[in-house]
Amino acid sequence: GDGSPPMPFPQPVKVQEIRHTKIFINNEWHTSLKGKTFQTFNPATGVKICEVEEADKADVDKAVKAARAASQRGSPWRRMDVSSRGRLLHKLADLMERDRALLAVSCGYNNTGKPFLHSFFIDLDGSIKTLRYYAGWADKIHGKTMPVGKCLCAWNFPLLMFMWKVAPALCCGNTVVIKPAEQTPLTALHLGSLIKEAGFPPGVVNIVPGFGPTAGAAIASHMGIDKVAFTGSTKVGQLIKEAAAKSNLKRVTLELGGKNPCIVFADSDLQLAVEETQKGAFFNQGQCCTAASRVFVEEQIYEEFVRRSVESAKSIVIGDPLDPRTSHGPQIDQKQFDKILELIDSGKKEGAKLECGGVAMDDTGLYIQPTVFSHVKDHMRIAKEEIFGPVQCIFRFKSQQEAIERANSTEYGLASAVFTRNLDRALSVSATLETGTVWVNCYNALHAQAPFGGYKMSGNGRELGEYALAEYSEVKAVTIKLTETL
Ligand code: TXE
Repeated sequence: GDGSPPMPFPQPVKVQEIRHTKIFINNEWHTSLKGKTFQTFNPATGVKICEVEEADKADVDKAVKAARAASQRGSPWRRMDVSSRGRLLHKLADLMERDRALLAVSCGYNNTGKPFLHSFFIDLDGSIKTLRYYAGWADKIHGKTMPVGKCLCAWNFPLLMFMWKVAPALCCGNTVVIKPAEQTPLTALHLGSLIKEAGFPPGVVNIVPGFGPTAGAAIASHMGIDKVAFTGSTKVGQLIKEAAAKSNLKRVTLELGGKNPCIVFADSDLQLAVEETQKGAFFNQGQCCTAASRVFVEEQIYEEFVRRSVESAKSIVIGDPLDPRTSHGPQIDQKQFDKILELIDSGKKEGAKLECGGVAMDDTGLYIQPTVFSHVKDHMRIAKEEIFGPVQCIFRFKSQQEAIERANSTEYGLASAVFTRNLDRALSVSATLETGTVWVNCYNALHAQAPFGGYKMSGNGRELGEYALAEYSEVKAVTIKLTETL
């Protein structure tokens, strides 16, 4: 080296005990009104971590009541001046920085099985940046009124999903009720304790761990909620919109699935394209709505692209998520694990060529080997269905027009990518792709400043950036007739 001491590597901290396992309402911890609890597991070992209080309809009612009261005229939250609101968001970001290693363990290993360093550098960094970004907006929004918001989150990024929804909602002066995914309640509950410590008034943020058909459905059809933000499957997104329509027509934003295409042209930087598309396919064990699940490669470079992708997939280090060398952990739960293996099987049966992986690791934990299929055809199930696992599908194309048409021929429209050294081509192809995000020569480049969301059945509305503010505020036109004109 150059003689300087090595950079200190963040180290996972040992979680002595899980302190926050209850329902968080009015800055206090509550037991479930029905007296029910549910278990939460570590997916890397299958070992039960603890029991969590389970919220149902009555607990949701209680949380909505608290959120409503906290946003009444004259309440501390309503009277708070906007720069103090921004300062509170910064304070919460400071506390997350203080507890960063602990949160990375509780968000990653303990509840999702994601590698510690991924949690530390990606989930925590993204969440803190989102908070600070919206802290900056708090005193720059003028003349709008304040609805009560409600969020339902997925399990693949428990911390990021929480912040993408809560930070803009609070920035606009809303109060919120959050139902984390049933697989990952602990991260949200830990944040509850930080929200209290940061000094948010009681009732501004309320957290109700529980299941979809009970607590989730109670939220979607609640008459006292003005807006729902949801991340999850397209099927449940449809249920939520239906419940919203049948109750109080609450506003709904949806961030749903994807079958995201990458188009790799022969004139691209081949090694860069191999690395980025593979990172896109395998990051977070493939459990990303943005997963690069369809890679279209121009025929001249097809064989070489597949060869290098397989080589790279085989070099991925699989193991204990707490080991800093690990870059690939277990899938979230048995249901997802079984669904992925079933889809891999369908790929083999339908005639795609299995280049590597394709099987589970062993019988402890829910690990699946990074899997690469070549010679994938558009009609196959692995080409059409969201796999949500570490499976890369590589297709061959001849012409630009054909690649664009095939990339767009899906019901989804979340993200896409183009790899080429020709800037003209990059821009014209980007303009024709029917997706809310297009990455050129990169992948998964998400920023708090840039809007994120889907076309078609990938969802409605946008999270992040200035666009998200519109989703959490109401526009009112007040017109004054002046009696004297000069
Ligand atoms: O999702 P669900 P699941 C996709 C991915 C995955 C598949 C199934 O393809 O394999 O969905 O995953 C709540 N009313 N994504 O079963 O069921 C539930 O409690 C209200 C893509 O985990 O959609 C949880 O909080 N809420 C995705 C959330 O919905 C309900 C992330 C997600 O669960 C509900 C996750 C109801 N009736 C899965 N039923 C992405 N876009 O990143 C369930 N929920």
